[in-house]
Amino acid sequence: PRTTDDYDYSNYHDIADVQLKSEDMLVAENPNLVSKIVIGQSYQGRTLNVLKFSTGGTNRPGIWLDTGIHSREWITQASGTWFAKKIVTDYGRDAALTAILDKMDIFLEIVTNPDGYYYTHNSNRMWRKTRKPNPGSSCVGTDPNRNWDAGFGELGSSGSPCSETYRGPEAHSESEVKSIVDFVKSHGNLKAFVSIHSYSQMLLYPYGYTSTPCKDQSELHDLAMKAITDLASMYGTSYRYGSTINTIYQASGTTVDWTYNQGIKYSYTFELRDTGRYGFILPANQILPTAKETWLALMAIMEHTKDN
Ligand code: ING
Ligand code: ZN
Repeated sequence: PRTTDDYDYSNYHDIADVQLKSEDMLVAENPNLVSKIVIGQSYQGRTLNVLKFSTGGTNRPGIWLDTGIHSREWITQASGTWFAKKIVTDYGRDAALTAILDKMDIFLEIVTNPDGYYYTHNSNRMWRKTRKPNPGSSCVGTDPNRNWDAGFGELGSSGSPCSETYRGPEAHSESEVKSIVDFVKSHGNLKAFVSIHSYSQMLLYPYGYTSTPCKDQSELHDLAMKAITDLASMYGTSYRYGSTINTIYQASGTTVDWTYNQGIKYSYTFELRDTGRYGFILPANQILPTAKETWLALMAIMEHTKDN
């Protein structure tokens, strides 16, 4: 493609396409709305790119979205690519999105685990973790959704480097995680943090490491219901929602438990389509429907964040 209008949003793409042909072209086409921030480098030296959508101001309240922290969850990077185009298309045309961007900035990291993403395209389609070797083990990688400093090392993660939920040698040991930690702290004004996974069709809020309800549980629960109701209004896709520990399973060291404990109230994890028929290998003809329905849920969360 020569412009982002020509990009094929209905198929899966490798990291070069996502970073060079969708992200960089979107920035070049929309210099007054989109910029690219490099927040760090992956273990193998790939850049960790974040798209910033901003209409001005100084350190406005921010909304963070990430996709692909687990590399095999391809529907998430594909949806993230579509979200980026949707934002530039709707700004100035859709009243709700325009109101959000007139008050807040949106940050979007599409390829959050680039080494893993490369590996899923070139070696093992089912790779989930990072690609940093583990000293003393032949098994590679850490689960970047068990590596955060929130209940780190408790029940709901593994200490074995060969496990798919290996937590790593210490909290924030993975540069892909630490780069986000540093960004969140230095920004200091994020109000919503949405980390997007697949599959299971769920919308989850803290906590995963403890069954103690978080202090905003009732507000987060009501907003989740609104978000999944809006999502279902498009194609009837049904989602479950609730705290991570009560809805999916106990999980420690997860992204949104850490962001919530940092004071980012609207911290959510999505598990996109499907419920297991295709699992991580979701057919490409479901990319656009998944992205479009998910966008309605994201808009519900972003609008509520703006108004609260
Ligand atoms: N599932 C998530 C996982 O990391 C999850 C489930 C989400 C756990 C949020 C904790 C918090 O195990 C997938 N598919 O990655
Ligand atoms: Zn995941």
